[in-house]
Amino acid sequence: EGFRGCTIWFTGLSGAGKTTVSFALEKALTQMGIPCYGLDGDNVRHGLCKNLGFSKEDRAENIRRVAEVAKLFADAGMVSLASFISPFRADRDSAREIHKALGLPFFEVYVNAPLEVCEERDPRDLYKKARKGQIQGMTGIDSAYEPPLSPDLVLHHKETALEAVNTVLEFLVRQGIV
Ligand code: GGZ
Repeated sequence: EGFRGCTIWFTGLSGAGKTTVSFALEKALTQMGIPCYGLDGDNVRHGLCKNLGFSKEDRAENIRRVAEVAKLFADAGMVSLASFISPFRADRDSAREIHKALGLPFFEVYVNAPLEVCEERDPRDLYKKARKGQIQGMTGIDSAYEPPLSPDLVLHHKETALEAVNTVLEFLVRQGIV
C-alpha cells in the first residue's frame, strides 16, 4: 500500500539514544523503499541553525526551524525523522501545531532514559564537563528537561536499537503510515 508523509519527533536527554534509533530506523525504512530523512543536531546545528546556542530562546528557535523543515519533507511525502533534545513542552507543542496546520501526522516519541544512564554513557563528556562547571546550561544538569505528558510512543532505554526500531515500525503500521 502507499505510505504517507509524516514527522516522527524523538525527544529525550543527550545520550538517551535518539539519534541511534532514528538512524537505524532511517536505514530500515530505506530498505523498505520508504523515502525518509533524518534531522539532528549534527546536520542542523552546523548549518541551518549555526547561529544558535543552548539558551531557552535559542532552543525554541532551533526547534521552530527544524519543525518547519521536517514539515516540508513530510509534505513532500517523506517520513521525517527529527532527533532533538527539545526539552521544553511548549516548543514541542509548537512543532506539532506547525504540522497540524497542513494536516500532516506528527508523532512525539519519548526516548526515555534516566539521567544516570545518559551520564554513564556520556559519549562527548558533556555531563562530566557540566558537573565540573566547565560548561553551562547542560540539559539535565543545570537546564530543565520537561518529559512529554502524553507522548504518542515511549521507547525504553533497555530496548536495543533494533528492538526500538521494531517498536516504531509496529507503531507506524498501526497508524497506517507504512
Ligand atoms: C544539551 C548540548 C549542550 C547543552 C551541547 N545542553 O548528545 P549530543 O551532545 O551529541 O547532542 C546534544 C546536542 C543537543 O542539540 P539539540 O539541537 O538536540 O538541542 S535542543 O533540542 O535543546 O535545541 C549534545 C550537544 O548538542 N550539546 N551543549 N548545553 N546538549
